[in-house]
Amino acid sequence: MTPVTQLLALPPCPMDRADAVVVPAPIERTVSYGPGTFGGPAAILAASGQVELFDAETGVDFDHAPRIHTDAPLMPADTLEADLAALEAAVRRHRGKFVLTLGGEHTLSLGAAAGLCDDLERLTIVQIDAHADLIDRLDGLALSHGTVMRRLWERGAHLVQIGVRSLSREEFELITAGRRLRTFFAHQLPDRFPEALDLLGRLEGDVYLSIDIDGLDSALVPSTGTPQPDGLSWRQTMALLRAVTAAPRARLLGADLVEFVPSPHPPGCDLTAAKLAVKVLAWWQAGREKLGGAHGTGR
Ligand SMILES: [Mn+2]
Repeated sequence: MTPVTQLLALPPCPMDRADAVVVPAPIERTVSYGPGTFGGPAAILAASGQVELFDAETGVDFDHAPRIHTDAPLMPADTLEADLAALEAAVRRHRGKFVLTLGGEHTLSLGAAAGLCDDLERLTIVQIDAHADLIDRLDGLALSHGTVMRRLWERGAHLVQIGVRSLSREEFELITAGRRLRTFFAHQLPDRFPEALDLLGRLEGDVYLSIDIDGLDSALVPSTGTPQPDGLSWRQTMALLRAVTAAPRARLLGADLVEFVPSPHPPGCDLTAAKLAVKVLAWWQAGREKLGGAHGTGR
């Protein structure tokens, strides 16, 4: 079987005609528990060939729009810092288009977000995640999947976290202090989910969406490095995507989908991850049509 190099197995779209770009970033250097996220992008692309081009929920037909170009996978460099710099440069080249980065470990959000936005103080990051990723040092490392949002927050980014259910007391105290940080814990979601949707709908300015697949319930996607029970349902995830892509005063610059670990049994999880990647683009397109092209293009 020839490998699928373009999301949805679409015919290659020339870069200058693309509305959206997919950047496969098989970066895996810091792992706490289960390895394998290096294989995420290839498995997601392969499974995306089985996802329908028409999406009834959003009305989006990928045969027509958006036009998507999928980059060649990022080549591994010598260090994590070099990986992130290469990703930042790759993403920067696609500014003005919606950029979806496929991981790989969560640390890559540092490069992907910086590639889309020079001034992180003006950026709001919507983070769907089981973990807060706000640790100062994980296993002595400043750059790690567990510290990524701390580093972005330190550089001035605003954070909205949804689905968090595994964190240290240090992270909890940072969240409680509340500076540029809004966290909707998983245990609060039965009551606070409408509040989360309302907050996303009122976002303003530049926004970046980071989806750690472990934010979804581990019963839905056990194929991730550090799964946690009690996560988001598929329906809740769609509602969040809809809210963030339809926010009338926000400009969604890009997104990432990280920490997926492909597993041979059952391959259904690969398809779930691929469908989630496609849904990000479908909701982005639906929001763009609704808002008259305000999202991601025309900058
Ligand atoms: Mn994470």
